[in-house]
Amino acid sequence: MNRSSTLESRLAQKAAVVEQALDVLLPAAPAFPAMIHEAMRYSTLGGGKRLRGVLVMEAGLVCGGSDAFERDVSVPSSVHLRPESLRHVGPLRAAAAAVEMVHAYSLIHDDLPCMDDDDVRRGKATNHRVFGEAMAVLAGDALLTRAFEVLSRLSWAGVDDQVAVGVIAELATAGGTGGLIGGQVVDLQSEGQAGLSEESDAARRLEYIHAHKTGALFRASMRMGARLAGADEQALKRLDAYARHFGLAFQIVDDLLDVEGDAPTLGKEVGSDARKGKLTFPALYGVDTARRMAKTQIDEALKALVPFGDRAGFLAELAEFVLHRQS
Ligand code: GRG
Repeated sequence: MNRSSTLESRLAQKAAVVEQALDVLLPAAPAFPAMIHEAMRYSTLGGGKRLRGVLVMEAGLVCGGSDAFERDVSVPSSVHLRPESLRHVGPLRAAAAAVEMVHAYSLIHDDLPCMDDDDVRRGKATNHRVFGEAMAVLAGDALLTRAFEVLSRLSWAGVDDQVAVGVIAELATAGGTGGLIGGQVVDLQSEGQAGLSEESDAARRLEYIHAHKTGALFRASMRMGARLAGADEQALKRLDAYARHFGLAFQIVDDLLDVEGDAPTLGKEVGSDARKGKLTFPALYGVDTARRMAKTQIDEALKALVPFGDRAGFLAELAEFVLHRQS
């Protein structure tokens, strides 16, 4: 087994733990009104790399957290969260699940006809193609709400209220107009503008879009895990820097995959950025320069990990993985 396949199998194991937590913390599918619960579970379970959830847990581990990656989450899910669900899942896995719920909501809404109008996501039909537009909007809304419901119950998993409020603030900040939504707005406004604006203006916009649309949730993930493990300000700052560079590299590679990737491996269409006239790194700088830029970002991410030594080994490997990922 080569180095990247072992990394991929370890990532898959960690992703499976996040998946189990999601399964417990999402409302049960048959519970009334069933269709919304099915729509929420359809787009959240059974797909995705779970990078954000894994980052929450790894940040917690690096900062001395201890409850990550235990198995045997066997409490049944329910419409209303129960104390035993949070207790069994534990703080890091609950926060990991909450971040993945917000991520899933953003993907469902991003795929809607009024936004990117995509038919395929994670290798299957998009939420609105299966459940209809109204239900897809509601499923996204419900996932966002559930994420904060989970975090508001962190005290059931033994988390101090003040720490829980800090964790909630991280996710709320990343999800708002100073984060995901701000990035999405500027992205939508930039469609069809790739060749029209001044290069310096385009470069500024591109940086803004990706720092907000992609980077904000990666940063929040690391900061939430670190806060739950009681990290000090210096550790928070270093992990934040890792996430910032990791997020930018992730997005540059995402743009490159839309040019050079393989649709079945990616689980979504390719070439859609160019068709929509989107502002992307390869469109602005060319493929070779974009690839070099991604490598520079990963080098910076690795530098931020140096003070953590061997404890950050998995995060370092994950950064390298992002550079070479095919999906
Ligand atoms: C709130 C509607 C709304 C949008 C916010 C985050 C976002 C903006 C839109 C989501 C769509 C998108 C293309 C975001 C850029 C980040 C990105 C490349 C997401 C895909 O992340 P992966 O590859 O997905 O980690 P998986 O499926 O592996 O979880």
